[in-house]
Amino acid sequence: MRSAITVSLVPESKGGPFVFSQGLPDACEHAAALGFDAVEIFPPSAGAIDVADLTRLLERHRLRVAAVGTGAGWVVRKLTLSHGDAAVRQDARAFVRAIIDLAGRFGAPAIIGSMQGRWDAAVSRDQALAYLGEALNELGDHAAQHGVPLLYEPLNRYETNLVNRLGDTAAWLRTLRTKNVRILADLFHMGIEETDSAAALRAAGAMVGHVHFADSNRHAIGFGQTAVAPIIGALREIGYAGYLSAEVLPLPDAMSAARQTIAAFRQHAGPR
Ligand code: LER
Ligand code: MN
Repeated sequence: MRSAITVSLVPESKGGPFVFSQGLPDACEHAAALGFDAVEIFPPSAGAIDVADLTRLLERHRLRVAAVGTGAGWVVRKLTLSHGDAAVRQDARAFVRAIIDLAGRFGAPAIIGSMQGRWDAAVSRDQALAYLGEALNELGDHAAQHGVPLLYEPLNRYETNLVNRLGDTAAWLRTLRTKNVRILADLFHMGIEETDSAAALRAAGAMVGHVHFADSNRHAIGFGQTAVAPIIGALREIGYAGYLSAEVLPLPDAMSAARQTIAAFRQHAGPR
């Protein structure tokens, strides 16, 4: 498994679960100094990233891009892939497609988290899932052109009412035409929704494409009450070789969260 840490470039996401927020040069310098393998980037849009600048930064610090989030489409522009308005859904798809193309240039997948949306009085659950499924079919196949999967993240009940658990997500994804969508397993959401996170990961098996490495309180792993060893054991059992990416609150401060994360990563997931 490989280690990654989040950096948000979106001022509106202040207070959210992102460790670094002082720009890519700052994040890359700290991530590399602490020994992380990669950064996970939360940009305001695809166009906000200068590909040449980021390429140089990554080379200088020997870092990779673990994944790129699309949630700013929701946070900043209130777009979702399951919205009742066809024009909003179209804008949401275009926003995600551009991030897939950006991430693809770095060999990284894009993440569909809050861009999934939710059902409500205007859009039934079945209709919302149908809209979302159509979008994942198109965007999953689009990601395949870059040789990367598209990541779909089940969120906890306070953030979406569509699908909240890994098992339900896997069953729903299997009904889609695209075979290029993998599950992002966020240990924070799972702590709220799953009965047994290790068992859920074992059951999802090869569908698991990325992991958000967060404790029960969304602090760095080790700062909450999640039992990490059985979770890492399950990931080893299913042959998971992807990232454990710290999408956690920068508490008590960003550097302490980063140091705790890499220490926990080495303790639990390092080579043995
Ligand atoms: C995104 O990865 C996520 O986990 C959501 O809770 C949005 O912050
Ligand atoms: Mn997450």
